[in-house]
Amino acid sequence: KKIRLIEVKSELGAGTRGASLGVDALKIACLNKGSDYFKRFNAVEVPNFNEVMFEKNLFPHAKYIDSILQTYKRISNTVEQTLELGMFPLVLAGDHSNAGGTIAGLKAAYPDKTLGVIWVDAHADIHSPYTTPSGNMHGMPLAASLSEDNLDCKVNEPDAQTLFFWEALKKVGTEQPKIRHEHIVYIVTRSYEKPEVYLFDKHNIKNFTYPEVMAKGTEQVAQEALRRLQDCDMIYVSFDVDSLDSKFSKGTGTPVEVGLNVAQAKDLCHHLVSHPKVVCFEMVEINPTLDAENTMAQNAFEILEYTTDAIQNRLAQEGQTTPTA
Ligand code: DIR
Ligand code: MN
Ligand code: MN
Ligand code: MN
Repeated sequence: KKIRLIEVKSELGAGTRGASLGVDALKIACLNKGSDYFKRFNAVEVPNFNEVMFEKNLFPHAKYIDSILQTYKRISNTVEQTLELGMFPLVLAGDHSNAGGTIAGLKAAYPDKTLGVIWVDAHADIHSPYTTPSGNMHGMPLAASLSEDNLDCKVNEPDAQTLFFWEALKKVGTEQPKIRHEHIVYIVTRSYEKPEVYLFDKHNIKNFTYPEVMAKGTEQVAQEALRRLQDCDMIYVSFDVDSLDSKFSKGTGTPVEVGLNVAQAKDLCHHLVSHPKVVCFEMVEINPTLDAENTMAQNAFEILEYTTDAIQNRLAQEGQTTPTA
């Protein structure tokens, strides 16, 4: 079983322009490090709709949602096909909005399997158009996957067009909600708004805080996060680089203090993806236009290369013990 890199130069879901350049920044970091990483994989690129960033946004509570819906569909199809080919999808994306498309693809391939999500991110990304403070769709992928409007915390009045696209977004891949609240585990989430906290409390959603990571260590946190998802048939790990402390994530749209260092991120991801139920890993939100010190992509590439090795080792071992399809 092999890894397939899926590149998504997405841009439209973030509030700051430039995340679509993140995938190329990883490639430059790879080259500068003298690594053959990008030579080892046949990457596929999902076409993007970034030209519309020059157009006026028509949806204040879900910016560019019409184009993001198209991106969701394309990612979902690519992830689904990748799994059907018997490969492991490793997604390198720009902004985090389209992680909902990745989740849709996992469920499109395996509609009857229960999906758990480990969200390593400074942010909770569980807003809907009714609750978003910014209208930025990178704050909404989990709500789209849950089919969660969170009307109890409504602060916006999205118009009918926005809601038409929002409903369509929820139905990419499978008509039904793709995940359940109790099957989300957050790691080092530390920047969220009231409507998001409401959902944490209502559904008892676990967040392993940074102090908890410091107290327990990254390996134990990884094991506990995985154990919480033991009822799930498959697990998706989504890594937003702003999970790193802002010292180590200068080139990202919304850096936040008190987060992971690079060694912690590597060890955490390594232990997560070594679990046999992990079927997909995604890395997002590298924005080299903000990276004055040119360290973001280097740090991210270090984490990516290390995590990919862990996935490959696992797949190689599984190949020895179980017959390949
Ligand atoms: C904030 C920031 N919760 C929002 N979100 C994200 O605008 O929805 N920043 N995801 O990266
Ligand atoms: Mn995010
Ligand atoms: Mn984030
Ligand atoms: Mn370790």
